[in-house]
Amino acid sequence: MASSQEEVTLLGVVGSPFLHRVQIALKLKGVEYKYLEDDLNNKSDLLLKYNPVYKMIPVLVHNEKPISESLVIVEYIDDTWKNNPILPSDPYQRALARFWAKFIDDKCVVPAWKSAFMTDEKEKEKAKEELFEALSFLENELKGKFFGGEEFGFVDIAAVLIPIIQEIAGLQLFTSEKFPKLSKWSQDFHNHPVVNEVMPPKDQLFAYFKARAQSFVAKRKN
Ligand SMILES: N[C@@H](CCC(=O)N[C@@H](CS)C(=O)NCC(=O)O)C(=O)O
Repeated sequence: MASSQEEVTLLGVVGSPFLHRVQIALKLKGVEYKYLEDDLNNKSDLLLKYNPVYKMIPVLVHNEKPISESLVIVEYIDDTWKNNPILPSDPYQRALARFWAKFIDDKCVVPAWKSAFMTDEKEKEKAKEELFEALSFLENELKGKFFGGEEFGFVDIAAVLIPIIQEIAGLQLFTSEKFPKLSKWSQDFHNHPVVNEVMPPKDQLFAYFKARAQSFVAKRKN
């Protein structure tokens, strides 16, 4: 738990999978924090001050020290609060967990986003193919209930985006024929008590993605 001398503030926008990664990690650790909702169409001075490089949420501010990039933040949380470890202790397993989390960011995020929101059918199909290829690798990686085995951990947290996109865009990514293990994982993920508590209701997720998609389309037109 965060001691009374610790000040933890989180800047985010509800519905962002990157924010929810951090919220899941904080909840797993039982860290109390102050949440500040930002507005991506009119970013707060605080966000611009604390993340001048990317100007993106989420940002965690711990005792006035800002940290950005969701996976970096999750690692920081794991290093700072030692209870309920998120990364494995074995160096090789830690490296693998980082590898797959990075793979999700590098190979799944953009194709998932495009599969869900591209209006051009050709581009959409291409993105879906890329996403399916990436998901096949993840399907092979699932050896137990969660990515790290029986314990919920770093790669599960990184992968939060996948069930969200499936749900919001109705992509039917995880038909049990195509990806039986990911399909089961997706259910176990949603049923995890911490995930269940942290994730916003579907209509809020939907509103967030709709707004992001509109702003994405508007930017493309400019
Ligand atoms: N790689 C970043 C991605 C974060 C990200 O994409 N944040 C979006 C919201 S979901 C954002 O703040 N976008 C601001 C903008 O596009 O101007 C992370 O993992 O934290």
